[in-house]
Amino acid sequence: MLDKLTQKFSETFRFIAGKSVITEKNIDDAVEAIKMALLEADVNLRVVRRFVNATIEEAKGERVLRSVDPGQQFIKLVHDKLVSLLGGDGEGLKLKGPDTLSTILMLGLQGSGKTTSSAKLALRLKKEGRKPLLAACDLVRPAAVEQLSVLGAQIDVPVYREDGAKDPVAVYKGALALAKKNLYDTLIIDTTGRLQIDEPMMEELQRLKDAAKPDELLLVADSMTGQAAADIAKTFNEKIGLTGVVLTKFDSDTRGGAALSLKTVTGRALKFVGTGEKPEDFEPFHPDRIAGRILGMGDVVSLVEKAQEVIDQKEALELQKKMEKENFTLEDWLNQLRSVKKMGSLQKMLDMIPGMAGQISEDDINKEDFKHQEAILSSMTRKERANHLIIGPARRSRIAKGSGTSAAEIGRLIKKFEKMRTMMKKMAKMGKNSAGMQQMMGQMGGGLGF
Ligand SMILES: Nc1nc2c(ncn2[C@@H]2O[C@H](COP(=O)(O)OP(=O)(O)OP(=O)(O)O)[C@@H](O)[C@H]2O)c(=O)[nH]1
Ligand SMILES: [Mg+2]
Repeated sequence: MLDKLTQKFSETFRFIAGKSVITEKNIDDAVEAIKMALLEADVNLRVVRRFVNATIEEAKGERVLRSVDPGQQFIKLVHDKLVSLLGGDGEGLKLKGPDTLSTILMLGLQGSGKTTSSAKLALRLKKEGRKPLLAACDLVRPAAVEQLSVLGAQIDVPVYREDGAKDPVAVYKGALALAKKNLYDTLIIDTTGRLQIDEPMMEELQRLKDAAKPDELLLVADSMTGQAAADIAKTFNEKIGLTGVVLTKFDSDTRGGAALSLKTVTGRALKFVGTGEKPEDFEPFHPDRIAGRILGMGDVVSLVEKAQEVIDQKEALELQKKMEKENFTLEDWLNQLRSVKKMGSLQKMLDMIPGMAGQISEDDINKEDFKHQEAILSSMTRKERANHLIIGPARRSRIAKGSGTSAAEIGRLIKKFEKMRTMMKKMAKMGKNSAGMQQMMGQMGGGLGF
C-alpha cells in the first residue's frame, strides 16, 4: 500500500533526520523531493502546491530551524500536514440510534466496488451490534442482484430483492417496508454503476435519494484510478451531494494519489478503505495511521514521537533564565539527565552545539558516570534536590546507601554541581544571542558537566 510514496519519503527523511543543523536550502531540497514524490503518486496538482507552500512556510519559521532537533521537527511538521491533508481527525458514519432506521446509499462508477463494499459495510455494522438489511437496487447489470445475494449469504445478512423489478425506487420501498416490519436498523442500498457519469445515472440516483433521504451517501471509488477518483467524487458531490467516500482496492494502490487528493478536492471525508476482496477487508480510514504508513512507519514515526517528547522552546528558555540566576537545581539536573537519555544519541546532541561539533565525541563521556549521577540524584529527596545546601553528613550517608555509592562521592557530585552552575551562568550569558546555544544549554548542559 502506497509503497512508492513511502519509499520516497523515507529517503528524504533519512537524509534530513541525520542532520544536526539544517539550512533553508536543506528545507527547499527536502520539500522539492516531497513535491516530486507527491506528483509521481498522482496527487492533484493544486493539492500538492497547497501542501508544499504551507510546509515550506512553516518549516522556515523559528519552530523548526531554530529548534534543538530541526530534522525531527521538520519530519513532525510534514507528518502533521499530511494528517490534515488526509482529513485530520477522521470521520465515521453518522447514523441514527438503533431505534430508528438509518439508510446508507452506495453510489459510484461501474466496477468501483459498490456491491462488495455494501456487503463489507453490512458485516462491519453487524459486528458493531446493528441489524443491517441489504437492498439490491442495481437492476441494470445482469447478475448484480445475484452477486449481492451470494455476498449476503456469506456474511449472514439478509438481502431484499425483487426479481423482475424495473424501478429501483420501487425496490427500495419494498426493502423499507421489510426493514420496518422486521425491525432492521440499517438499510444499505446497492445501486447501478455506469462506465461514466451520465444523465440517466444521475437521475436514477437523485430519485433514490429523494425517496430514501439517506443518512449517508457514500461514493465508492477505485483508489487505483489515482486523482481521477477524487475528480469523480467531486462531480458526484456537486450533482447529488455526498456525506463521505469509500476508497476500494487500497491494497493494490501503490501510489496514494486518490487518498491524498480527496479531502482537498471534494471537501468530503474518506470514511472507509477496502483492503482486499474478502468481506472482512474493510477498515475505517484513520488519517494519522495512514500518514504514519506513508512516512515509513517504524523509524520515522518513532522519530516523530521523540520530537514530541523533547523539551519545548519555552521550557528551554526557562532553564536558561534559571541558569543565568544560578537557580539551576539538582532537580533540573536530574531532569536533564533523563531527557538526554530519552533523546537517545548523545553524539547527535553534541554535534548540535555551535562550535562544539566534532570537538567532543560520545566516547569522551563516561556513560558509567552518567548512570552513577542519575542513581545518586534519584536517591535524594525532592527537597534535597531543590536545595543542595541542606545536604549535610547524615543526608549524604543516607543518599550513598540508597544509590550504592559512598558519602565521599556524594560530596564530589555536589562540588561538581556547584562548579557547573557557575560555568553555566557564564555560558548562558555568553550564548544569549545564539539560539542554538541557548537550547543546548537547556537540553543537556547539566548532564555533561561542563
Ligand atoms: N483487491 C480488492 N478488490 C476489490 C476491493 N473492492 C472490490 N474489489 C473487487 O472489484 C471488483 C468489482 O467489485 P464490485 O463490488 O462488483 O463493484 P461494483 O461497483 O458493484 O461494480 P458494478 O456493479 O458492475 O458497477 C470485484 O472483483 C471485487 O472483488 C478491494 O478493496 N480490494
Ligand atoms: Mg455492483
